[in-house]
Amino acid sequence: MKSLNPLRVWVAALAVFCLPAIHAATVTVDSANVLVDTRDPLSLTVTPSSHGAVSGAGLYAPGSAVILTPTPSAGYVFAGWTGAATGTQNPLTVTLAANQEIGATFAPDTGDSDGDGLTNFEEVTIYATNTDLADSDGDGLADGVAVQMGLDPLADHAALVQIIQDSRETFGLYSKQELTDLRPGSTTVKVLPSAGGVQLRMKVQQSSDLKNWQDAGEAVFEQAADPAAPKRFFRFGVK
Ligand SMILES: [Ca+2]
Ligand SMILES: [Ca+2]
Repeated sequence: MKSLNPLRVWVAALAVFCLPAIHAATVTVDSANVLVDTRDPLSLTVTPSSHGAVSGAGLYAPGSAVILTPTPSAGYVFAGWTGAATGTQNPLTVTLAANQEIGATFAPDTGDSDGDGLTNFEEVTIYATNTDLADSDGDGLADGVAVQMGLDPLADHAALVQIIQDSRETFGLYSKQELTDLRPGSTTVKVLPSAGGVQLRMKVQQSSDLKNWQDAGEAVFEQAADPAAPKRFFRFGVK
């Protein structure tokens, strides 16, 4: 008969003493002096769910702390726990006192990571475009704009974009900067929220050769506008 190692028996006895009474009778020392937990394992079952998966299911010793981690499919986000768990904690730590069955739900990702006007869900499940690139195919037309125009966002519309850019007057297309910036590197028109109007600041320069310019003063023009008007356009001329 194999002799017991006194030190290991002492450690085993101490461990048994420290465990709750309900567990004490189920922890034994085997013939190799190894501490053995003879309690029946508990099952943590994860209910199959669509649009995602959850890791952590399996058999565990009673009292185990198990970490469940949900992983949504592309275009979806984790929405919450079901079954024996509630809430949206992620990851979720479950301490097993009995068999448990937990499920997870996943919902369409309504975020717009690249700001192109299409949700991540739409990009992945409908248009197959890049959720992190506003212009997935690099043709100059953002995915969301292409969809708004009834076009395939992955078809090459570079020629169409070029025609529009070359004919901006025809389409009335000017950038905000072009409308407010009348000289390189500075904004000359600004909105006056308190006055409900706009301020036009003009810096006058003079030259004798069209190459070298000197400051010739500054003129400021302020015009009140109807605060209730959603839009207000101004233009000025030189007499
Ligand atoms: Ca997007
Ligand atoms: Ca594009």
